[in-house]
Amino acid sequence: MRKPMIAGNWKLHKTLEESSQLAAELVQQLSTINDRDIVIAPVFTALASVSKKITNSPIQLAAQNCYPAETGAFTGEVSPALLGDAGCHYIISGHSERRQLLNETNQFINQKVSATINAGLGAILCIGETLHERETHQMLEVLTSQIKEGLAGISTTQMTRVVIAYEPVWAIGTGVTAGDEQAQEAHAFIRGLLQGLYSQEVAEATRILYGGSVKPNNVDGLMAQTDIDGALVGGASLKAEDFIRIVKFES
Ligand code: G2H
Repeated sequence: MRKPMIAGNWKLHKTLEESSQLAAELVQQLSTINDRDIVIAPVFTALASVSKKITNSPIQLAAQNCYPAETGAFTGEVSPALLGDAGCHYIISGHSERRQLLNETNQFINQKVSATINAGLGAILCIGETLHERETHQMLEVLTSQIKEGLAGISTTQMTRVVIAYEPVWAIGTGVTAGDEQAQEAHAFIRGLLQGLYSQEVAEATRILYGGSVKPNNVDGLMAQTDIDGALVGGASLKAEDFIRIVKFES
């Protein structure tokens, strides 16, 4: 059985004080939950302080990005090991905002996934097609290359540290969510890819999260789908009440 994961991606939101306050509220309301993983990804500057707030709680910390080098002349970048040092358990790589705004390629994202795993952390690899790719019937091809190239060189053993997040770009921050069945179809396809690349065992053990306008009113339907193992939540993770309801999904 795959343990569900609900991850909040705070993106570029919240000051230090606001981040600590939200983390404290989540700790208070979610302290008894142990049947699902709860992850939050604040901005870099808030990682260390949020880490202190969530100590001894079931909430785990994630970074929104990393640079795939251990150390060196890489001005402005942060390594997976330093993110681990700041309290992170996971690092998100391949978010569509970075693919689009910063031209990140599957190859670069693959280096980040690999560096994250080598630093002993969990990698959340985001993939997803744009509206144009979906409408021009390139969706399966795009997802296939994002998975194949994003996971190049990652071994079966290392796959225990990988979580996939399927985020159709047209559903991100738009208020448009993929329908439950539409999302399920994409997740089943991705699981099939993992089976082909690795094995049935790996495919069955790997968590595939859905992301893209997940809200309190649509999470239950999504989580009821066979191949949806959790959610990567953006906008709705910024408000304690909404994120708590999403974490407490019923399916
Ligand atoms: C997708 C998601 C979180 P939102 O980017 O990664 O954001 O829930 O705001 O669509």
